Amino acid sequence: MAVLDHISSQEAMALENKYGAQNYHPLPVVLSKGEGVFVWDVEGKKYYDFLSAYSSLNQGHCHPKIVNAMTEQAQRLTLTSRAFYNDMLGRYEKYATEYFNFDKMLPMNSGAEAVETALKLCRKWAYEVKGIDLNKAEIVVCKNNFHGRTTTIISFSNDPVARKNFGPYTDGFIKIEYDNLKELEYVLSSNPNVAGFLVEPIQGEAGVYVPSDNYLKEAKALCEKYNVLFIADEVQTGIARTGRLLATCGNCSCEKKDCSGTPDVKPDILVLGKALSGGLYPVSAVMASNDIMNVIQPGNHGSTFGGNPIAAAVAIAALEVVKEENLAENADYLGKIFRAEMNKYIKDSTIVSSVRGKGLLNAIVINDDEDSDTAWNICLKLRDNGLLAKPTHGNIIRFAPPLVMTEDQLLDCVSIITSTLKEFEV
Ligand code: IF1
Repeated sequence: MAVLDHISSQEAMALENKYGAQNYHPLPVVLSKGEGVFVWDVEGKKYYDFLSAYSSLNQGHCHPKIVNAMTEQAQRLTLTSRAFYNDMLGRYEKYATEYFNFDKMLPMNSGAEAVETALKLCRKWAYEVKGIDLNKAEIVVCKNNFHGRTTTIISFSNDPVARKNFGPYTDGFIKIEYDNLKELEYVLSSNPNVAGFLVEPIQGEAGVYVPSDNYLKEAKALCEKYNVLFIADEVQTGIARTGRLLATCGNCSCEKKDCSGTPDVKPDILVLGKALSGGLYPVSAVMASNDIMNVIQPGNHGSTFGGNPIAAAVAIAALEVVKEENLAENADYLGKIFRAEMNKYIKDSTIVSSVRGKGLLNAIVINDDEDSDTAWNICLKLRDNGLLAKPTHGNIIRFAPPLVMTEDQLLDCVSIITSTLKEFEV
């Protein structure tokens, strides 16, 4: 069968079901084309993409500038490994570190690999700089976190579906409640072996849980007080998604065109992925200051594909698009409209109990049990009505469209969402 032979939705789903590991439960829709905020299924039906591959497509599907960077680079040089230098990586490292205001970066591919990199970096720093006794370092994480799928990362997850029967688990993690500064201070003050605090600025998988206004800033201050590295996992919240270039960037948002200035919460270690490539290619990175990054020496860490020339070319273009098209400002502006419109609807709704989020990372909570299938059924109806979204944790629907959306398109989406919800009101 030639790759481009026409295939029906039914045929495509049957192939995945028969030949693919069943590690996902996708919404039944088979996509074959994307452009900007839209995707099309194999039968030609058009949809608004309201998931953006979990916030990877902030720049929109198949952004021409990024596609161009990728195809040009693909015809010149694709992969060298890090056994040799290449003429793209250094340029990318300079561009990205200046963009986010860090001394150095370490390039990887997936988000989980970048989180692993941050954990290794933090532990090595703990032994070589902080002076913690060998193999005693602990990293504090939050309950209901999502940081990826590796054996170490799932070791500190509390989601039974993600972790059950994958043991033995990796030691060295302490779990505390999210958005709880008292518990953080208690653990930092009582345990001298704590090396780092790993946190999502907004908990995505937990259901788009936005912490209190001062949480990140005060958590960072506590980390400074106890000489503990503040590690921000911005894989999902980064790259303009929450209305700022980074969710940990407190003051650099919307009045200023260029929001890469000094953030009011600057992580010691920043973890990026997903939209770092605009959704074209797996590109992730860890950023830190020289004192931290310099603990990593030749042979300590790496990846065959990490920092490859295509990734470098794609990421530079993807980051340029974020600035050129003012995506942070647009996400901030449209997010406020989205939540205001949803709140108007919720006032008289029995089916939706709340909307929450920041920028264009939002969720609505469906007024039903976590194990009900109402949110799933709403997503099926949304699909029929031309908009794709996915439930998380049963009764929560995440809404994360590409950030290249216009106000008219957003209002059109609001009307699709509210008219669909109306079909479920009792
Ligand atoms: C899956 C969720 C989103 C992430 C944060 C690291 C990673 C992720 C904050 C790892 C990945 C994903 C992966 C995808 C589902 C998804 C997800 F629903 F599970 F929570 F986005 F909301 N840190 N998030 O959100 O990055 O290795 O995947 O590149 O099914 O695993 P990755």
